[in-house]
Amino acid sequence: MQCLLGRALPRLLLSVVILLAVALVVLGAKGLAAESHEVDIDNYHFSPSDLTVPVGTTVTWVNHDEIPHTVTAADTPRSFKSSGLDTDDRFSVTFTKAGTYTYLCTVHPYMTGKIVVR
Ligand SMILES: [Cu+2]
Repeated sequence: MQCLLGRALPRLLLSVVILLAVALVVLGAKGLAAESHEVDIDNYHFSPSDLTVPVGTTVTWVNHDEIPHTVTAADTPRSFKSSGLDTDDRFSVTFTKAGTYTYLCTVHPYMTGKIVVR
């Protein structure tokens, strides 16, 4: 009995170690994979206007309107600020700090949106 346990235990421990190593690799790869999201600018609206993302996410705005718009953070100093985006122009921000970022289009200040970074 003692002998049987003595042989089985190292194998069991080895299996547990291998499983833990695999789990770490899988979880680690998932944690490192940065997310990306797109916000469409369409008919004078940001869509989605409210977006919650993990830290490290890159958000790209795409202007689908025939009118120029901007994507400008509402804080001071501005966390981010695009130039005037023409039709099909894109603007990206990578959010490295948690927080709530409200933004607007400076050409049409009633166009507002919010990115919550956790
Ligand atoms: Cu605008």
